[in-house]
Formats: sequence, structure tokens, C-alpha cells
Amino acid sequence: MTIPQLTDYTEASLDKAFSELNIEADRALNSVTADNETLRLEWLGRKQGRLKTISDLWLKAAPPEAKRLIGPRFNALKEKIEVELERRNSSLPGIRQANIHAGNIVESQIDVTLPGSAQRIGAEHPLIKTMAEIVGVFQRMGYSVGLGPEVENDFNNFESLNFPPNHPARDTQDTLVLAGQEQKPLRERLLMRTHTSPVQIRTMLEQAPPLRIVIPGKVHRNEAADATHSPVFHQVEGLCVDTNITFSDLKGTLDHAMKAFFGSAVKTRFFPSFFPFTEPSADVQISCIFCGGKGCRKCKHSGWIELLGCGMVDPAVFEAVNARRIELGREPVYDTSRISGFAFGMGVDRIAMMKYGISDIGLLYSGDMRFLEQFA
Ligand code: FA5
Repeated sequence: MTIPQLTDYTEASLDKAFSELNIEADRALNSVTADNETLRLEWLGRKQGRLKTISDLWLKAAPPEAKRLIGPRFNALKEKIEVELERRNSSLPGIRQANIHAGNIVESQIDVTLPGSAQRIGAEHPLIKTMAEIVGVFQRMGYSVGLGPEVENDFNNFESLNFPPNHPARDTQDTLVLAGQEQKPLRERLLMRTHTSPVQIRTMLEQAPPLRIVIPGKVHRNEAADATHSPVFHQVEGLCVDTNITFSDLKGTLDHAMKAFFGSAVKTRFFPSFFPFTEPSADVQISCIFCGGKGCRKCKHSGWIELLGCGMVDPAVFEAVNARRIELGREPVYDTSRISGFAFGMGVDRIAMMKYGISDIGLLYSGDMRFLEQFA
């Protein structure tokens, strides 16, 4: 590019002349193949550089009033070239220059010699992962997922589930209640749900049978933390209501679910237990997943590990749901002469601890990255 003489010093023609120079400079500076020293000499060289020629031909030769217009344009162009050369020099150290001299020129806008900026990939929390896996087992059996709020009313959490006011059964679930509600009737008072079972009630108030729902969620109890207890923990609950649902359906469903989750070699056994909202009730044990049932430290040498509570839905629960449905102007469709159901509930935290060999439940809530990164 030869630098023409300037004949017209109006702003418009100066802008045009400098704009052409800017385009030319951009093209040269963005060139992948040009090396930095050649560019520097071509544009900034003291004797024959283009800026030197422009300074002589345009700036110095201009009448004084035109110099004021040319000066800033010239300086802006010069600064741009200097900055861009500086950037090319600093981002393309020795190796690139060596490559250029050796003729192995690669795309030079990217400095392949810098260490990579690794993207940190997030990982599912072991609790969420375990909960999703359990839910998945039941979804594959045709269950749909039901969710409910962590702040619940006394009716859904206790009364409808056959825990009458002041009944000692309530003491088994040390409850955190919300303050300042003494004016309200007991059943409307709010508390932090102590289990996921109130979602059984919420679902039956909304939907008619048949029902098959699996309910994952966070629950709260006023309990001191230790290695196996946390005041906040997670449960997965299940409810199946239909005609002709029997205890064998419950056993078959849970046996299949445990095999699907822990492996087909796992055996289950059922022991009589008590929950106010199921009758009969049972605790389910699985054969120890660590020793295969022979007996080890993990299963306290019994060969079995207790895992969940379950039972046939107590007809008193269906009656409570029907009564509430009537209050809400809905049909009392849970006819205990025609339908029956089973329910089950398990603590996710302890299952995750067993699965991953975690000795302290508190680690699941610590937010300690050294612990969590092990699951990435
Ligand atoms: C219940 O909460 C019943 N709602 C379960 C149920 C549902 C039974 C449907 C029958 C039918 P329970 O209070 O036992 O039951 O708690 C269930 C599980 O939660 C326990 O087996 C245990 O694994 C877990 N759990 C209870 N308290 C804590 C705690 N503080 N920290 C961690 N896990 C806990």
C-alpha cells in the first residue's frame, strides 16, 4: 500500500483516508502468517515504517489548522497498532515464534502452550442420587411421583394418619412446630413434616383410586445429631390403593424393589411392627449386602439389615380422607368395603450411607467438597 498525498483536509476526507489505513492495519495485524517483527518494522519502523511516512506526508506537510484534525486520528491509529502488536507478542510466546520461523505455522490466535482452563463438572449429591435410584425402581413398576411441602399442617402429618391429638404415638416423631399459631384449631397448625406420609393424604384428597405413587422428600425432626441421626433427613414413601390389594402384593412389590436396587441375590424378611396408619404393620429386613447373610460387623453378626417400615393402609386413614373430602365438597370415594392398599417408607440417608460406606450422616450435610468430590 502506497501512501497518497493529502489534498483535501476536510474532516470527511480525513476520516476516509484514516479509515482505509485502519482497515489495512487490521488486516495485517489479524493475519495468522505474518510474524510480529515484520509487522512492527512495516508499521512502526523508525525509518521506513508506514506511520513514519504518514507522519511526514500527512502530518508535517499539513497547514497548521489541519494538523489539529490529523493529530488525534494519527495517534489513535498508532496506539491501536502498538496495543495489537503488544497483545500478539504477549499471547504468543517463544514456541509460536519458533514455529513461525520453522515454517510450522498453526492458528496463532490461540496459545496452545498455556495450561488448559478445565471446566469443573458438577456431580449429583449422593443423597439425591440414591433417592432418584429408589424412585426409578418404583417408576419402572408403574408408580408416579408425588411431592408435597415441607411445611405441613397437623391434620395431614398426624391426625388423618391416625395419630390423635395428645396420643403418645406422636412422641415417636419429635416435631418442630411453627411459632405463634395457638389461635388456630390444632389440625390447621403448621409444623415441619416429620415424614413423607402426609403426601399420601394430600394425594388421596385430590385423586380417586386406583393409586400408585412414590414420594421422595426432605423431612425434619427435633432430634440431636449423631453419627446415624440428623434433624433433617430424607425419605421415600410409597402408596398403592386399588381393589384386591393384599399383604402378598406388598411383600412381592418390596421384595422386587429391594432386588432391583441392591442386586438379585438380596433376600427380604418381614417382622411385625407398629405404625398408627398401617394395620398390620411390618419392618422389612434385607440380607446383609456386605457379607451375603453370613454375619459381619456391619450387620452386627445377624446377617440381616433393617431397612424400611410398611403395612396395609389402616381403614381409619381412608375414613379420615373420606370425611375431609366431604368437607371439601368432594365425593368420599375411598370405600373401605371395596378398596384396600399398602404403604411403605424408608430413610434414604441410611441407605446411601450403607451403599457408599459412609460412617457419619453429618458428612452428607457438611458441604465439604473433599467428601463430595468422591462422588463426581
Ligand atoms: C416413618 O417415618 C413412617 N412414616 C414410615 C412408614 C411409611 C411406615 C409408610 C409405614 C408406611 P420411621 O419414624 O421409622 O417411620 O422413619 C422411617 C425411616 O427414617 C427410619 O427407618 C430411618 O431410616 C429414617 N430416620 C428416622 N429418623 C431419622 C433421623 N433422625 N436421621 C436419619 N434417618 C432417620
